[in-house]
Amino acid sequence: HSSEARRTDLMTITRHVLNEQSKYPESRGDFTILLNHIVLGCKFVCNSVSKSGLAKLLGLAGETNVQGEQQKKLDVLSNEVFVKALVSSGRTCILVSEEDEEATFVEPSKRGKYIVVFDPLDGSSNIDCGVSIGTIFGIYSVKDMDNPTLNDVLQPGKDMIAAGYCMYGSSCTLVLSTGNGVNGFTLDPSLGEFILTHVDIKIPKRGKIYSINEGNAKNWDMPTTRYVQNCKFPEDGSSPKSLRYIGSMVADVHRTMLYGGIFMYPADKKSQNGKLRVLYEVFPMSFLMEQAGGQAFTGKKRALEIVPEAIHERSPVFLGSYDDVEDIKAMYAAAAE
Ligand code: P6P
Repeated sequence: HSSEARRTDLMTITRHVLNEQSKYPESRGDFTILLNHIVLGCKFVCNSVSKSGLAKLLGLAGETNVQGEQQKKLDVLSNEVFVKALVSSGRTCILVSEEDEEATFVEPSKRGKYIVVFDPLDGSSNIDCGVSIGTIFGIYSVKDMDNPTLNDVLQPGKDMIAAGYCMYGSSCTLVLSTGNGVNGFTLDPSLGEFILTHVDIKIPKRGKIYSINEGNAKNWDMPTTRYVQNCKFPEDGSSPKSLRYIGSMVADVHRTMLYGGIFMYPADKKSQNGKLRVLYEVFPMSFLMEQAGGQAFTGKKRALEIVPEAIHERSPVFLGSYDDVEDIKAMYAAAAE
């Protein structure tokens, strides 16, 4: 491809997914339509987040407007936009959102064959200080579209057909896998299109960064304590790893995906199952990591093997470069002996 050809051969996310879809001749484009509605939600949130600094001035989300009306918080607003976009796509039958206590069962007239689990604005506590935040989503197929039940949602992450996140940072980047590797798309605001910018992302086999909230060190179990100690004082005399922890999962995972290393949110004495949610944080990020050549572990098993029993269930998670996760798996195996 000459640079000229590249410039004019705009590979938008829609074209990319259509190319993928052409591998399934019997496909009627339902997934492409679903994805376009997820992309619409991401564009809305990107636009709102970029203005959030002006919220006070403009009386936008989370502030009181000039009429003195309390505006909805950005995470509540984002959730409403995603729910409405997904229902109106006519391609979904069950929605699970971090913001909604109960699952949403789409009315029969608008029902489709997909289930979407999502966190519309993960890390939203970081908005006011300008730290990158994001949307995380996973997609399952329903067993019987005429009779969707909660059991269709409580499936292991390995049965997801697609997963992705959209990071709202210095640029708006959507990272997606439909089961054939991972690709990254960057929003070109002048076009309003997500353009393919990161082709077939593969995470480095090993990294030099570990990412964990060291403030919880007092409560860690022995294997995590030993692993982190070894990051700082390597027993084999190699150089210590760097610590990078943003405290926004999408930002920490995106850095891990591109630079390598390991991201950890372990269980601790305070929370036996860690903090992160299985369906719409652990599963999508674990799916992406495996598709990029990395892996994800819960301290006991492969993260994608979890069978959730409740839609807001939590799990510890260690994910990232294949070899780095192998090292902590060895620590947990040694402790289990
Ligand atoms: P802690 C943000 O609130 C979040 O849900 C994730 O985005 C992030 O990885 C984690 O919590 C940070 O948690 O306990 O380290 O502040």
